[in-house]
Amino acid sequence: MPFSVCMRDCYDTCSMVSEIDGRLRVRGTPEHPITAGFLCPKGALLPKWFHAKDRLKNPLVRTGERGSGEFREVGWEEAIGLTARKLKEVIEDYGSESVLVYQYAGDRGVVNYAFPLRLFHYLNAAVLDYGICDRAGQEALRDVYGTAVGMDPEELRNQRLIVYWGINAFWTNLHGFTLARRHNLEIWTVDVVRTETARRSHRFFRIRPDTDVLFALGVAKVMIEEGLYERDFVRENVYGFEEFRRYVEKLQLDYVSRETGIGVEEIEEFARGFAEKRGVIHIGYGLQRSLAGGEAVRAIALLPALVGHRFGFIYDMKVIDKSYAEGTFLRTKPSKKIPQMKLTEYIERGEVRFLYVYNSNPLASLPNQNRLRRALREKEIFVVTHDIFLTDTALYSDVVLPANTFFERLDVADSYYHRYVALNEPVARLHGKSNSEVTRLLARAMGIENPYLYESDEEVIRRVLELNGLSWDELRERGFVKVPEKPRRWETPSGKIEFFSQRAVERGLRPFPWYRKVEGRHPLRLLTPTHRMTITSQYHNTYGMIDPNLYINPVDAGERGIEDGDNVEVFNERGRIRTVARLTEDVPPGVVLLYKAFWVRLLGWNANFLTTDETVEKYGNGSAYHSTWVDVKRV
Ligand SMILES: Nc1nc2c(c(=O)[nH]1)N[C@H]1C(S)=C(S)[C@@H](COP(=O)(O)OP(=O)(O)OC[C@H]3O[C@@H](n4cnc5c(=O)[nH]c(N)nc54)[C@H](O)[C@@H]3O)O[C@H]1N2
Ligand SMILES: Nc1nc2c(c(=O)[nH]1)N[C@H]1C(S)=C(S)[C@@H](COP(=O)(O)OP(=O)(O)OC[C@H]3O[C@@H](n4cnc5c(=O)[nH]c(N)nc54)[C@H](O)[C@@H]3O)O[C@H]1N2
Ligand SMILES: [Mo]
Repeated sequence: MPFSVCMRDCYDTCSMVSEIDGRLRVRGTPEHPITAGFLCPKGALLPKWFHAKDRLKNPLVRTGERGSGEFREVGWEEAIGLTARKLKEVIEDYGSESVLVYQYAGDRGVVNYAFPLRLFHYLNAAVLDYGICDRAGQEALRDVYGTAVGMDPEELRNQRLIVYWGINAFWTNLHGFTLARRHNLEIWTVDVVRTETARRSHRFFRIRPDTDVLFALGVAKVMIEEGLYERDFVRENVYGFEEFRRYVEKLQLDYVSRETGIGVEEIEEFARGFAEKRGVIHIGYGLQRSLAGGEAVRAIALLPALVGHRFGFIYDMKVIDKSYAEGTFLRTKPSKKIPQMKLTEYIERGEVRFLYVYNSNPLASLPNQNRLRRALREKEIFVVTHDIFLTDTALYSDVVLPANTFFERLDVADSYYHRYVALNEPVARLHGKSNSEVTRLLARAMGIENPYLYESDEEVIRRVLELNGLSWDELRERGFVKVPEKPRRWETPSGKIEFFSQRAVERGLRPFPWYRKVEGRHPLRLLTPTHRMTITSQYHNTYGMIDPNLYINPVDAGERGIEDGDNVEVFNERGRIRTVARLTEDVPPGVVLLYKAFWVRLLGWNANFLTTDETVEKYGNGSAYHSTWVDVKRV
């Protein structure tokens, strides 16, 4: 039976065994140590996604107004021919850098993620400087450790305590959460919201948004003042510890408590328990998607080092080098990189005239949708989208190309959580073409002869494995291989764990993590975290199990005369949406919650009509979705 990999943008990257007998069947590979023979509720429904009736079957060319949904079905030759012609035209008229390829992790296969980039590198087109997801935290961890690659989660078997800090692991990293339980770890959660993860934890520390930096510094202060840290380890391996000690000495725990909403006693208990059990921290992506996110991660990252861990955090694994598949070597000019979160701005300025989108649905997932949609309607720009479905982005495109799914082709994938690379074999073919097939067709239609654009999927995979010292034969036999961890040191300027971060100082930041109170223009903070049954915008159309309600604390609801089940309008300077209010103490006063990025086509709106397109500037222009303020009224 063929091996598959769930290629979703998700920590777990599950290995599956698939079979088709009229209908597709999938199950988690039992031998895979992370997948451990079970799938999450989304993964279990993959056959529904694969067989979905609304999968795109034929290419489309726009006939009506952009966004109107008026298209005509055309053959592949016409669609590819038109795309190739337009590409050439735009390059001639405006230069190659006015072409932008916009892609993300809709499919995480090495080939189907990276291969299309070869064409755009060959053309010297503009590419993205990624910032939508976990960038601020990456920069912060680089400041402290020189890398965002933390510990192998299988090492949890030797640990006693894991803190889920700003991550709803029970929904977003179910196999990780299960692993922690299997190894009997004590589980703590630090979150603004009482999430499903918080409910299943031994301890829940409820924190006010944006104040994590203070909480972490407060914990560090207690650990240092009570002598609860690993002196020898710190003396040998930490840069700037004495200055840091003097820095946190001045911090008042009363003040930390007032700002964070966490009692002084709880801060002390955290410090003592964390030190005693030598805790490790899974630092969440959700935590860092705010203007305070970079500083928060920088502060949190210090705690595992205080108890003597070399890399005692989990954040972003990177086990193989995929640059061969991407083919940056095909460029003859350095790349123009467009900050992902500033796409709208670049379109407004006329710097993007041709947009090629694959593996992503920016018209659902990017913030400040009204502004993005306006720019697309008003500016001269040609948009091509390659997707499995007629997404919101496809709807706004000039040409739509049907994609197939990972069940229909060969690929391999690594994970951003664990250290396994897994094999994905084709099971059946239904509709559409893969990302690499389309790339080859486009290259041919443009008359390009470079052989790298015509390498087969298998050739690319074999070469990538070889370059990474991995065995194709072993992969084919077992379906997955583990990439062993090599001994490593910290890649910081001092070669140590930098409590005093020289890299941060170079970017104009303070040497130690800094707390700044952020004031919003509206009374309520809008959080838009992940939903259980979707992956960002995916599965809304196929599983249908979304929750569009606004969650609000009874205190805030009471002040506004809102009762459970009332229709409400949520609004700010960027937009307004209508939905139903649900009263709950799971969100604290001052905070409201909508789940992130559903299909606008199906719902009529999504949370991103309200979210801010500001970025965490000094941390790589990471996204700041959670730094959104709104008000709510009954309608
Ligand atoms: N089911 C499901 N799984 C997914 C996804 C999905 O959409 N659905 N998306 C995938 C993707 S793309 C990603 S990036 C990951 C994201 O995985 P997570 O990081 O788990 O995702 P979020 O739900 O965005 O954020 C986690 C938590 O951060 C909290 N938070 C927000 N602001 C703060 C703060 O200031 N302090 C603290 N301490 N907490 C805060 C939120 O309340 C939320 O509970 O999940 C992946 N897996
Ligand atoms: N409000 C709010 N918005 C958010 C977030 C938030 O926390 N709050 N989180 C942000 C985060 S963390 C992320 S990572 C982004 C993700 O945002 P996006 O990158 O837009 O991710 P998805 O919604 O998963 O869309 C992926 C698309 O790829 C398509 N696809 C899947 N497989 C293939 C394939 O093989 N080939 C092709 N061509 N297409 C394929 C899917 O059908 C889908 O339309 O969203 C961000 N948006
Ligand atoms: Mo993400």
